Amino acid sequence: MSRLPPQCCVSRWRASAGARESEGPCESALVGSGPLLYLPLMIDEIKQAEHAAVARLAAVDDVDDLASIENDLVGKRSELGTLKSRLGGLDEEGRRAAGQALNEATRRVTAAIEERRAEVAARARAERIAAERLDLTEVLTRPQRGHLHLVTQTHMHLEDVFVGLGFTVSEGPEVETDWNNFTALNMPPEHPARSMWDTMFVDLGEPGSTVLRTHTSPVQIRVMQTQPPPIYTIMPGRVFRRDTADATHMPVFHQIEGLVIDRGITFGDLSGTIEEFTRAYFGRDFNARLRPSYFPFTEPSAEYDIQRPDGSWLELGGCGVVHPNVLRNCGLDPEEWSGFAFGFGTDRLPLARHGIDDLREMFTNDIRFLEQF
Ligand code: FA5
Repeated sequence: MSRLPPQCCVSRWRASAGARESEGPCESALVGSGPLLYLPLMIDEIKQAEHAAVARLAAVDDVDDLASIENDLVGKRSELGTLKSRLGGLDEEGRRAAGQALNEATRRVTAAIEERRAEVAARARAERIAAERLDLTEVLTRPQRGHLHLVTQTHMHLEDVFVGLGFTVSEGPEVETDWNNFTALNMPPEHPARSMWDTMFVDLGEPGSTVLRTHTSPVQIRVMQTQPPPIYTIMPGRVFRRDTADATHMPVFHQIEGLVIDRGITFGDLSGTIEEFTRAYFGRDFNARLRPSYFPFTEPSAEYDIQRPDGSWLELGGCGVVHPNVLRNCGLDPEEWSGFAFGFGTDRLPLARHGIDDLREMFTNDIRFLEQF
């Protein structure tokens, strides 16, 4: 290996690379012949470039940023790239050594780039997954089960009360014959009392022969025609009238009818039954009254009122002793049988019991209202 004066090498190095100061050449490190670079400085420079590249990588934590600096780290114009272009300044052996060092440094930086890319991508993915996380094990509150409507609850409550008093429960159709709804109840055609009910007629059969029942009283007729006395029954159901909705009226509403047919039944039995019912349904703190009234199918007749917390009276239903004509219309002998009947509005009953101001609240289906009961 030929030897060059140390100053020669160092000064060339400084001149060509503008590199940092060296502590003077070491003779054994001098390579090549002619105006050559100083290999150890070159190797040092490669290491520095590699460290700088790796340090820069460590500061990157975004895949896009990484892509944009990749060229700066290993591209042609990177520090390592520039060093490569200066390999020609070394002799052959030095070129091989430095070239190898440069390749290894470039390979390590490239590997570090890939590693960093994987890390950054994994972190970004983990962050995205965390942000989009859907916890399938999360315990959701179960949808609340609904419950029976207040009117249905009222019917069930009343059925309990009356079954407890020895009554059975009967039902009839909502579409009725004129005969059951009116005539058999002592209201022949043209009877003025028919106008007490704003009737909806159904376009079926003879004109005016079929109605949406205006009350549950026609079920009395059906029961008396099919069951021999004694009869103790209640008949809950839906009824229809051409009434305009207001705080105490609906065009579709509910009633519960009661019928007792036996021997020797008097108004006293009716009054006692109603008193018993009032106590069972409303409790002892409610005042009820029977007020004289008129119904074509009972004689005498009365209205049943309940006193509301504000002191006002609310009419809940009609009642009375079954009219002999009604018994006759059903094939029963009024000399042998007598009875009483009542018909309560079962939408108004809970109105009074729970202090509800407006009947319409029960049918607008606002869940916040309904779920209170
Ligand atoms: C009748 O319907 C008779 N059938 C009751 C009866 C039965 C009397 C047996 C004698 C013997 P009235 O039309 O008054 O009666 O209605 C009875 C009750 O139904 C009323 O007191 C009231 O509580 C309720 N009611 C009447 N109309 C409406 C309406 N539009 N909306 C809500 N409730 C009503």
